Amino acid sequence: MDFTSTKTITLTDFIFAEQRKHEGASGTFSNVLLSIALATKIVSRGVNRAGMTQMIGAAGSTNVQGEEVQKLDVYADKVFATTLGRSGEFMAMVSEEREDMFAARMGDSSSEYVIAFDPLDGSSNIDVNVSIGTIFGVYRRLPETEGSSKSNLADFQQPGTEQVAAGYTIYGSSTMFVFTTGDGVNGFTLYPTIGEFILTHRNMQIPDSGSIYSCNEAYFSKWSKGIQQYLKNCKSGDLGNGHTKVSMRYVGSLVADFHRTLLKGGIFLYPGDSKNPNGKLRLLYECAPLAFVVEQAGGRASNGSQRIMELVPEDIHQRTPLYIGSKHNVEAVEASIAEHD
Ligand code: AHM
Ligand code: MG
Repeated sequence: MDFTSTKTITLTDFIFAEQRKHEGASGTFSNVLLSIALATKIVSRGVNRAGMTQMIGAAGSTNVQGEEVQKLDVYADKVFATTLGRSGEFMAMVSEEREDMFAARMGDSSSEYVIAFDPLDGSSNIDVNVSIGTIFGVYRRLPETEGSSKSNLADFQQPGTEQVAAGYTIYGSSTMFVFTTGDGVNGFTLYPTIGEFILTHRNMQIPDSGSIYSCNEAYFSKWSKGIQQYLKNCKSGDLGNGHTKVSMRYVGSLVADFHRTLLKGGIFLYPGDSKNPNGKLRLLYECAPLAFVVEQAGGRASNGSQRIMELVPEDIHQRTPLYIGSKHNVEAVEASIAEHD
């Protein structure tokens, strides 16, 4: 990377250039994005050093979902809560790691935003050196709660369409921060030597169709006829989009599977089954943010019959089935569900 080139755009350059496009912008929204980027840089540092700092392994407790909490989960949650709290831009936060919504330390009645995040997704992959990620979605507080000095659950009970920013960071072979504010999707790669994210993936677009499907096929027998039939079609070379060469890829880290799907096209599926009709993934801080990103990149995200972006969370930890990726692939699985289920 040529840091002396006038063409090099840092995340900070990018955010302030966007701010200048909005006359009278106060800078609070820029601060929202910069504080998320800072938190994610700190987590990236922690992830990269985990093997050397005894941060690998279980923390010895379970979270609200009953899943074993890893030491890095606890660290990432703390980094996000304190870093975003210090920014003063958030009234309240929701984290996968905490049962209840919590007030941001420095949030006051003038804080305009709330944020939901999964500080470290895919934690079962930490110990085996496989990519993990962070996911976040930002909402503006509702007009009726703005000005109140109390956090309000209603601020989180908005459909994904109301997100003002959403994205993820992938801690992979490099660390990438990918986000949207409703005006396309841009990806930034972390250059650790200067501690900055640099714009490397401008205006990301997902192919309209792709040849890769991604799911945990060990659950095949538990899935509905519609899903089973769709997967049989995939294996026989028919993903509903004219592709003949079909591949299956599954990392088991949503961010990594999603990132590949965004870049190469295809579909990621996490269906419900008879025991868990809503699947595993959480609407507010996993599915809705990625749905915003994929739609902004020209793709589609569905629960099988409805747009993920239109679902309203009743509960902050609510789960939903997820079919996300290239438009034609997601339409094909929706058609199979409509026909067989
Ligand atoms: P987590 O939030 O506890 O890390 O769980 C979410 C992860 C996702 O990253 C991934 O897509 C999914 O769980 C994998 O689940 P499974 O092991 O059932 O395939
Ligand atoms: Mg998660």
